[in-house]
Amino acid sequence: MQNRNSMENTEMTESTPPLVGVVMGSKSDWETMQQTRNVLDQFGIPHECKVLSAHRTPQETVEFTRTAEERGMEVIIAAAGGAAHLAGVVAAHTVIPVLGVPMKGWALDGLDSLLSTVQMPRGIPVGTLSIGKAGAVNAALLAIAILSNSRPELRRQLLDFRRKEAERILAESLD
Ligand code: RP5
Repeated sequence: MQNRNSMENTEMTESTPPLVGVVMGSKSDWETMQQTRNVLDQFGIPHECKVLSAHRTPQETVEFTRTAEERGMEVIIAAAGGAAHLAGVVAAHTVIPVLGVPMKGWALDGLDSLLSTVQMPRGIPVGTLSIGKAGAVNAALLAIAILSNSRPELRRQLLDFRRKEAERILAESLD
């Protein structure tokens, strides 16, 4: 699952390799993680989405992560549910920022995923977002904020997004 084409941003051309890698432990996570893809698309960020499991495809997960930086990725978003160790394993094999999205559901309705993702011992950080779809959206927005540190046009897009969100809230009527 790749998107390298929906780019409005002149700083990123069609030949740009994926800047953001989005991995998830199972295809069952995709319904949630489409929210991440949608936001990245909205901002024209080249990205690559892939199912990779820390326990079912450990070698491939390490291979993907070890080569991410040389393939141009600047942020990896990792989503998993249950004993959600994917983001931690990915973070162990790269120094580029890793954002974890805990999936909702399973035995503890996402609390298991949240704690598994967020409670990294010191030294190997995973920036953990909220459970489920809100976390999936925010992971994309945080990745965009990281990328926008060195991309003024993207920063402008992000500020524009925030301004529109504010306008939408201020236009709400309770009648
Ligand atoms: C995790 O186990 C996945 O991230 C998924 O959230 C969960 C269940 O996976 P499936 O049994 O639906 O494949 O590894």
